Amino acid sequence: MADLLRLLLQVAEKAANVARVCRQEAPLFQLLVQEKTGDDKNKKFVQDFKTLADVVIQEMIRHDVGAQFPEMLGFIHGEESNKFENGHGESVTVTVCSTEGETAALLASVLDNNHTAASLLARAIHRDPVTIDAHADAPAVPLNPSDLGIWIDPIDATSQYIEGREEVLEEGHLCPSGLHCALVLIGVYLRSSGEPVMGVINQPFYSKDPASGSWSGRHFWGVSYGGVNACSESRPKDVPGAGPSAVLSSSEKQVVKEALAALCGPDKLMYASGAGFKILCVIQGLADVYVLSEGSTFKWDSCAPHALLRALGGGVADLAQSLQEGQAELTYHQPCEERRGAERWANHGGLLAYRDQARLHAVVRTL
Ligand code: 2IP
Ligand code: CA
Ligand code: CA
Repeated sequence: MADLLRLLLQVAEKAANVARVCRQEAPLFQLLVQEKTGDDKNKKFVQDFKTLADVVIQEMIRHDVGAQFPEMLGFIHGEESNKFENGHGESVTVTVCSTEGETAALLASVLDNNHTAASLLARAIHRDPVTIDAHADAPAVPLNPSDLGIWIDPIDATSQYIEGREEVLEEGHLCPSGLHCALVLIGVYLRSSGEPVMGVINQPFYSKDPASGSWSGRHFWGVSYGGVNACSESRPKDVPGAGPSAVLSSSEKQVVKEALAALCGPDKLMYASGAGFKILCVIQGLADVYVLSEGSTFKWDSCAPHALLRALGGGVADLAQSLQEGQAELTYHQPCEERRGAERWANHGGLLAYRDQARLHAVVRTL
């Protein structure tokens, strides 16, 4: 499965390029933003945004993965629907065409015939990134593409992506919000059991070159299957005797904030934006756990970073189930049939991301 990992790293870098191009061109970026309506509405935000960038990135990933692994085509899912409504109320199905020119023509019909914007996007979609590190030491795992499915979040933490606040990051320090929280998430799961087996995370806005003003990103990957675990990150060293630290959404319930403040101490309770970014903080050892008591995340938010945590010996548990019946990991293959739209794929029981079982048990006892 080294081929699949290499391809996902490549296509995630392409996605990051598209995300960067969209922000770089201010008039283009404004054109891209439109409001979400109907069933796909994320209940979390009063105003949520769906951007053409999201749709385009997701379709590009689907296109590229499907071209190399046709067995996977019907099993590549994502947050976005590829139906996009243009300024005239016409519905356009966004797809990646075989040539850059055709894709540009299709995008122009969504972009109110703004050919400059459409060409810029099409160029980013059809260009192969040069700077991708395709040398991931992927372990040999006996996975067959026809046994796998994929969850894509083309851009997680869209609100941070749109707001676009630039922060200078410090190594080993959790910076709670800003453009760096926006992540491209691609997770691979087993169709039979729903367990996450491979994940790629790309952080498109990691550092900005002060001279040129251009951004560069970084990426992370993990594989965990059949006792084989490999990850781009090494397991952070635990400080002996140190109490647990936790990261939460700022919109977390007051009772949960108070319970965790009592467990961790106020200094070790942190807040950050982005579901994917918070799990990445646990992967990197900037927090020991991420606790979410509400069903406001979806399969596409957790699948990729979950695979990395598993590769490091941790995981992402369903919080409600773990509190009621004992530890249960999130799975990715079955929808919640009673719900509609995006809610079918919500992590309804909330979640608890951890590197260490002991930390998970401490949180479960506290809550
Ligand atoms: C969102 C995004 C939000 C998060 C929410 C996700 O995904 O990651 O930041 O809320 O749960 O669904 P919070 O930051 O409070 O944890 P998207 O940006 O893709 O809609
Ligand atoms: Ca998301
Ligand atoms: Ca998203």
